[in-house]
Amino acid sequence: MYKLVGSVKSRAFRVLWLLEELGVPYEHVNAGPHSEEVLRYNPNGKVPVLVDGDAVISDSTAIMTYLADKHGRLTAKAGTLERAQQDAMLHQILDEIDAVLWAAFRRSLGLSNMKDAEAIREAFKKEYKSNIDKIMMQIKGSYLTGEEITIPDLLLTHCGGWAFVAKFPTDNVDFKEYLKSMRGRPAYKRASDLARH
Ligand SMILES: N[C@@H](CCC(=O)N[C@@H](CS)C(=O)NCC(=O)O)C(=O)O
Repeated sequence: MYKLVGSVKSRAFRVLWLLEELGVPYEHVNAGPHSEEVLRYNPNGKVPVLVDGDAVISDSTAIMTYLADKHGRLTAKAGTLERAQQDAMLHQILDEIDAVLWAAFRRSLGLSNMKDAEAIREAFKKEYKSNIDKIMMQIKGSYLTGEEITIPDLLLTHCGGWAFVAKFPTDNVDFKEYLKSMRGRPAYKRASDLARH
């Protein structure tokens, strides 16, 4: 059985949701970054971590890719053009959304102590907003890559929630509709319920 280590209010939520979509058995350890439990598996203290037998995999995107490939769901097959396009979208979200949120909220960067903190945060917000607009212009159907849900959808939806909580709103109507439909998925709701308890 898989063991997922990482607090639900972290990037571990992406993996939790994917495990629910896949319907495979797993154990979840709701441990925060740098906790004793996390450091046992990941010396740099970051979450999430997936334990599969004797193997430990870190990084939410690496874990999602591994699980989707292994179970042959929520992904195009490796080595196909569809997969290359899916991966391109995955990396675009990492570069243009996840990285912007990461930079805006990374405490160790000390942004809040900077003289121009407010202006810098506004610049990140503007960047986030414009990058969401670009992604929404590329959407190929009900989901990012067409009519089938793939892991970039889980990544983008999780980032959208993170941005909302962090008051990085977007007025993009298509994105709002997209998030509403993604959050309506039974697997998303099950993962959110776990996050609430
Ligand atoms: N790219 C990594 C980033 C992991 C990451 O930074 N996780 C945060 C929690 S969401 C963390 O553990 N932060 C503690 C730290 O940066 O030391 C992933 O997607 O898993």
